[in-house]
Amino acid sequence: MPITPTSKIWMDGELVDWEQATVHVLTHSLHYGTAVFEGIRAYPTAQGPAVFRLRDHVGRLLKSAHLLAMEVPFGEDELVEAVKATVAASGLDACYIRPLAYLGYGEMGLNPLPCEVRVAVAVWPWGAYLGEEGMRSGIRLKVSSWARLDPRTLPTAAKATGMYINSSLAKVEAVRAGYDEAILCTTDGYLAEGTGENLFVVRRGEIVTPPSSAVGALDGITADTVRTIAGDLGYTVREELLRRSDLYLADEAFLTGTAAEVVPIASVDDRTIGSGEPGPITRAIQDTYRAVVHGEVDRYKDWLERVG
Ligand code: PPE
Repeated sequence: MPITPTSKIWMDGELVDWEQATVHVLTHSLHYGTAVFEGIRAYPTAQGPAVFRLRDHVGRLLKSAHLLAMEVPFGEDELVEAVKATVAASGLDACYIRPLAYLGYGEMGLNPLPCEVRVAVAVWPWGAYLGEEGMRSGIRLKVSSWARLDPRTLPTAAKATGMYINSSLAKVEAVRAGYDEAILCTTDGYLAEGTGENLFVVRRGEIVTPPSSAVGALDGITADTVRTIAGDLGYTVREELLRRSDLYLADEAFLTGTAAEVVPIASVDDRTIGSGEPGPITRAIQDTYRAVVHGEVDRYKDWLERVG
């Protein structure tokens, strides 16, 4: 789906016109994948548009930069304001927000340290990432032949652009084979995560998710939200290493991510999960998540940062 332009993009401290938000072709990060980014969503609430867990996302952006030895020339508060200003300028009440910190034009070569760090924030409307039908009925997953990045090869806790080659390869393989999404395993064969989502399985009424640092998965903010919501709904959530058969044999399974939100898994490698219909625990979490991000649940209102 092509990006729908909005009016302004925040670049290095100012809002510039969408068409003017360009970089030189010799921009360092374009050559070596040395950029870090975030994916955030704003939702309409009764009090107007609000950004979900904005400070947590900005905090993770700065942590990702730290892992790559990048010094971002803006602090957390400035970046929070930058996001709010960009969302406000768009006039949208629901949008996806993409902050990006990258190494600019001026230096080349593998030593990134002399490079200038630049920051941009763009927003655009982005509907159901894995499709409306996937949200309703569940998606078809394929276990990828590509292993998830090994935490000894790259700092997998960083949300860094270059690392997404791994996700893209898995996505291409899955889509070409007729599936909606891929799930990647570690080089030791433990389930890690989707190409842009964390994984949860439900077994005998318990919710289980792989420990992100052990399997090289991103420490998802949506996953954290889901763990909190699930606990408050009275479910037990455990972290445990899982094998492929644990997924095939799950009663329910779902993916979580900012872009994807909470998405039921209907089948994996053509094996139906549970009844094939989204299960009751998945539905309860999906429905609660939707209510929470729209500011409809009082106890989680602090997660929403109003714009303007
Ligand atoms: N794992 C990966 C690899 C990942 O990229 C994401 C987010 C997650 C897990 C879930 O993290 P969180 O959003 O904090 O719950 N993926 C982002 C990028 C998607 C894209 O296509 O680009 C996102 O959801 O915004």
